[in-house]
Amino acid sequence: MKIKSVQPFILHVPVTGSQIADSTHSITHWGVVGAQVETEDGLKGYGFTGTHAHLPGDQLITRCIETCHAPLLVGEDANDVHRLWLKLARNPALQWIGRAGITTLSLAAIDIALWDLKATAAGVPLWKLLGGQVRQKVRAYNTDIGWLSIADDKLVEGARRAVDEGFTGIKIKVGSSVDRDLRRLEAVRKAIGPEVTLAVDGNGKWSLADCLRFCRGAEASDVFWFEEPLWYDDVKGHAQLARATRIPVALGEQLYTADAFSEFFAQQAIHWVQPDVTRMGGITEVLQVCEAAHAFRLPVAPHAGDMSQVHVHLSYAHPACEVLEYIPWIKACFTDPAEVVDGHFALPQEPGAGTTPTSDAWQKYRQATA
Ligand code: 0YR
Ligand code: MG
Repeated sequence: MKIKSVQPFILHVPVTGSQIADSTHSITHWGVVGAQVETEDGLKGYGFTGTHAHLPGDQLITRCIETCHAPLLVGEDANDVHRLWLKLARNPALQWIGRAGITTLSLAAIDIALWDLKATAAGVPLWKLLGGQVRQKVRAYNTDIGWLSIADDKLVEGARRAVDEGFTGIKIKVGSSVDRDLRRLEAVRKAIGPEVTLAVDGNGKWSLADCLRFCRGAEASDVFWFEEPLWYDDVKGHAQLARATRIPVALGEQLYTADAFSEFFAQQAIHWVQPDVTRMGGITEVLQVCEAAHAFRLPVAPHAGDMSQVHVHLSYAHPACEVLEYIPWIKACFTDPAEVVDGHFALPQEPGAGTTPTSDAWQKYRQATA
């Protein structure tokens, strides 16, 4: 499995309803910024990171893939995923200018492509390669009905619709004003009844004081978790909040390294662990986080299950993973998409990681990489 080439690519895919917003971002497209790794015998693996489709930024990632990572891979044996991960992640030249950020996002794309290649070559879906199926079903929760840009009445309507479609969990965005968000939370809880799990996601916007006020008002609504209440790296703040409220704290989609997670574990600042293979150094590094979380008896809820469908494979294979987010923007772009049936992600059947783009997506959404 000698690597012949590593080619970057960029797709910009529209989000549901042309525009969505959380507390910090308003976007029209999701960026699928990736790498195609091809071996000398013609096998191809695909991996990608996720962005907010800012083309100049995306092109920094493709440039990093092409000019920094790719030359270290050509001629190597694609089977040696862990060794190649170390070669790229601990590359002294690159480490000097970025132990996290664009270098990591680029590494994620390549690592996922290597795992995809390995599973494809073995003729098995990735979950099998990662150790086999440890659970019958992976529960999905729907975030796509809960954006801050959705008006109050439509929010309640969407929440009801998701429950009618079979979802047993939903998540709504918060982080606008505490009073407005509490009103929306109460209205949604009333509409969906007590059985459906209801999480909230602040996307790192609020201060500790805002979070404490919100939590006092929200406890009566039986909140499943409060995600990214505070700024992403604020270990001390999350630890304070975790001690002060009964609502579990969830975070991790913005963390780049296993070391960053370790700090939250050590300080008891996190209850739900949310790594993302497309932001950290790929599957290789997220597996480290899953193992560590498991050792701390903390459940893992990997970030989005279809914007990063590799998480479906991971969740079927790793005992720490419990639930998975559903945001369906890009799933139609892949030959083996993540599908939700009766509120659960279907067990992937095709060999690989489910990351091969369709020719249709290639034609419709492709952008220049330089
Ligand atoms: C939009 N999921 C998230 C989207 C989403 C973000 O900014 O990227 O809301 O990834 O927080 O849990
Ligand atoms: Mg989130």
